Amino acid sequence: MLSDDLTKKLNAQINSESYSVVLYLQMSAWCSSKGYDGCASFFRLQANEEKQHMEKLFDYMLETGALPQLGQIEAPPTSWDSVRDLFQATFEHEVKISRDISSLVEIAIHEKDFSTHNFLQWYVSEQHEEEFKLKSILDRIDMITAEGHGVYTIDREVSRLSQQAESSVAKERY
Ligand code: OFO
Repeated sequence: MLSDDLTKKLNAQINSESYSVVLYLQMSAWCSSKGYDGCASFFRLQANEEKQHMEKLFDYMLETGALPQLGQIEAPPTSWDSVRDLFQATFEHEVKISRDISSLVEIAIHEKDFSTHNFLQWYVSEQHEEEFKLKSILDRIDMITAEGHGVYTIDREVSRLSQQAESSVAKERY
């Protein structure tokens, strides 16, 4: 059974994951409006993944007998100065989510709630992968722009990474 504190914090995490869904969908829309189709697919896929993160928490709470409570979600920004700026904002958002997950883990340890601690390990690995993926994209953007190839090459590169991610998600499903 979840403590009141963990119930409150897991609910807050459900809301953070829901915010990630709308943030990434909005980012996808911005990319589409600029004609950056590869980046648009990347963010659409990210939004779908975030929905799964949200549902995983939702289901876990139900399994423990707690009531998931869906709160109000803040509206995300609607435009960014550049593709680099967009990915920097994404990276920073994921770093914040990693910190949130770490503080949930800390509470679970403090309360000796080993079931929740075990459940949260999936998010710990996921956040590690997210940060690594976004840092690699930022590094590639910096490399490409430094060499003057521009945003078209960035878009192609992100599209390729997005397709790789999609096929590994599909493999996990089957
Ligand atoms: Fe990408 O954040 Fe969910 O967990």
